[in-house]
Amino acid sequence: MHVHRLERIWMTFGIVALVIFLGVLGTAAISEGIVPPSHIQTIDPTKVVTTPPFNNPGLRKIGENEYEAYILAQYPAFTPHEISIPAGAKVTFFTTSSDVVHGFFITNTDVNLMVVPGWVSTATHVFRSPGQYLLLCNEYCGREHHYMYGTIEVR
Ligand SMILES: [Cu+2]
Repeated sequence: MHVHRLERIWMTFGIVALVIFLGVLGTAAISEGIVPPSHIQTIDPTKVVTTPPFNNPGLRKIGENEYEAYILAQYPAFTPHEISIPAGAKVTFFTTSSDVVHGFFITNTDVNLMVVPGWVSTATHVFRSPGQYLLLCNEYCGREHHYMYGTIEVR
């Protein structure tokens, strides 16, 4: 197969540029110690189901209309699947995965986390308006990814 000389030069330039960009990205990620956003702690992903507080996931009331929600992302479901809170509640979500990377997105809020095994991701949101909020996994995690959702009932 004949490849024109100019085309060969451009292909070589493209491949070299790609290798340089990936090299810079990889070096920066390793040297800067880049970690998932919003993490506050690490956890052994092989022992998540026996490590407190994820051995007993759920909602905890910590103050006047203030809650902490420990939610385990485990293919293909969130545990607990449903939480119910009063309107105006301030909820801090703590989530981690025991298997693969998941997403943690609550519709109509600014809560959008990447759930990476080995890390606990957190976000806080005040649910001012009553209604049903959908919790979705927005990182493709496997064949049954589309079943991975939960609901947050604000009454
Ligand atoms: Cu998923």
